Amino acid sequence: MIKYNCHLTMLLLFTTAMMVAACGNSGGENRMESPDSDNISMAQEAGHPQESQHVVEYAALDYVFAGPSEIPSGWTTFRMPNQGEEHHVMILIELPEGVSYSEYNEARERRATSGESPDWWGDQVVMGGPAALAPGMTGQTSVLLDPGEYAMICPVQTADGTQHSELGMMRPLTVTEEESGASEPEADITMTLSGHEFDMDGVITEGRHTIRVRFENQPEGKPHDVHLARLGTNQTVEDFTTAMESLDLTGSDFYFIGGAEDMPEGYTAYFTADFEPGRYAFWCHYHSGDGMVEEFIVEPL
Ligand SMILES: [Cu+2]
Repeated sequence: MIKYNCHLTMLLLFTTAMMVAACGNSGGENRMESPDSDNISMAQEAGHPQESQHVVEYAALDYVFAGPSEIPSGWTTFRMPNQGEEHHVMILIELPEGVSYSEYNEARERRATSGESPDWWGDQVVMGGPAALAPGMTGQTSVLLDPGEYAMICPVQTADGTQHSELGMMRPLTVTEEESGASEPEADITMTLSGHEFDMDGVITEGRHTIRVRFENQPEGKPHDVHLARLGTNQTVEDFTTAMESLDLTGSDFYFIGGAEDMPEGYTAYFTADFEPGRYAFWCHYHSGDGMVEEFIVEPL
C-alpha cells in the first residue's frame, strides 16, 4: 500500500477507497480469542504444537493505536483488534539510524508544508504490519524486527480527507536490544509475491490459516503488499476491481480482513485470518493495476 508523500495520489485513492468501503459494511465478527498474556502459543491454536510467539496487542481506535511504546526485538506478532468504526491499517516504519521519532515527525511536517526533506528521508524502511481491517475484525501479522526507533502509522483517511495519522494514529515505537525469544511462525500456506503474481502454495479452506508471505521481485520499484477482502454474496472480483479503481463502492458489502503490509524484497511476513465459506480477493495495492487482484473461493468443509 502507498504511504508516502511521493506517492500521495495513490495513497489518497486507496485510503478514500478504504473510507468508502467502511460505509457499506455492517462490521465483521471478531472470532479471535483474547490472549491470556503477551506470550501465548498461537500456533498451538492453529494446530502446530511447540511453537511460541511473542504477541503484542495494539487496539486500533478512531483514532489511536493503544498498546506498548517499547517492545523487544525479534519475531513479533502484532495483534490488532479494530475497535473503531472505520477501516484501519498499521504500518511500521523503521527510522534511519540516529533519527529520533520527533525528528521524523518534524521532517514529515516540513515536507508537507515546504516540500523539503532531509538527506536521510529516503533511508526509512517500511517494515510491514497488519493490512486493511474492517471494523470489528482482528488482524494478526508477524514480522522480524531489528532493534531501533520506529513510527507506527495509519494513513487511512476520514470522509473529509484527513489522514488518521494526523488525527492521532501515529506514534513512536522503540524496539529494544532485548530479544523476544519467539521463533519464526509456522504457516500452512505460503504465498509468494513476485512480479505481478500471487503464487500460492496451498489451498485456503474453511477455518483459520496462517499464511507465510514472501516478498520477492517487486516490479517498477514499487513494493508488494497483500490485502484480503471478503466479497459480498453476489459480487465478483470484477466488481471489486472496478470499485477499487473508481472508488464507487456504493451498496457494496465486501470488506477487508487483514493481510501483510509492505516489506522490502527478501523479507517474510506471516498473517493469520479466519475464513468462512465465500468469495474473497487478494489485492496488492501498487500492482493491482497490473493484474495483482485474484479471486478465490473458500468452500464449506
Ligand atoms: Cu486508521
